Amino acid sequence: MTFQLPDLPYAYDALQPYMSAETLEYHHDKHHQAYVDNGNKLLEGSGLEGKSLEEIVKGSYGSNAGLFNNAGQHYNHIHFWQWMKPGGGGTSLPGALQEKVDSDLGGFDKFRADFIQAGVTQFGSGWCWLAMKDGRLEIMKTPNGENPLVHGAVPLLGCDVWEHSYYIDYRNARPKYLEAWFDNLVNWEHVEEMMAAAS
Ligand code: MN3
Repeated sequence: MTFQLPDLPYAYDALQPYMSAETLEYHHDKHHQAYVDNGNKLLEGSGLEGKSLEEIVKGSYGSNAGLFNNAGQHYNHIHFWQWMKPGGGGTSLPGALQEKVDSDLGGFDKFRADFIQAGVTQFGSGWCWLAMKDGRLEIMKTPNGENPLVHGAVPLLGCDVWEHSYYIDYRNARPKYLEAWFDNLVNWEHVEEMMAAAS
C-alpha cells in the first residue's frame, strides 16, 4: 500500500479549548504528513510493498527501524484523530465497554487514573494505551512510534504524549493535557467499535 494522509474528521478549531487549532494544524498537516512522506520513501524496496498498514508495522518492527518509526506513527495518528471528537470524554462509557472496564480494569476511576499515569510516566516521546490482549483489556505505554500491535495486542485507545501534541497548549504540563484529553475529547463510541472488532 501507499501511505496517504487522511482528512481530519472535524475542523481544526473543533476541539478547542482542550486542543487548539494551531496544535491540530501543525500536528496533522506537518507531523503526520512527514510520517506519510518518509514512510512512502522507506517503503520502496523494503519488501513490504503491497502489504496492509498493520502488516507493514509488524513486519518492519525490529528489522527496519526507519520504516517502522514512520509506519507506526502513521497507524497511530490515523487512529488518534478518530479517538477524539468535539464534546467527547465524560464519565459515562457505552455499555459493553463499561462492563469490560469494570471486569478487567477495576472500574472507570481506576482505568482513568492508570491510563493517565501511563502517559505521565512514559519517559520522553511515546504513547499510552488501552489495548486488548488475549481477550482482556490492558493499560500499556510505548516509546516513540511503537504501539500494542508489536506486543501481541490490539490498540483500542491511544494518547499521543510526544511534546508536539501538547506543548503549544499546555507547555510542559503533560498531566494537565492527559486529564483534559481523557475528560473532554475521547470518542468512546469509537473505542467500543474497536473493542467489538478486536473481540
Ligand atoms: Mn503525534
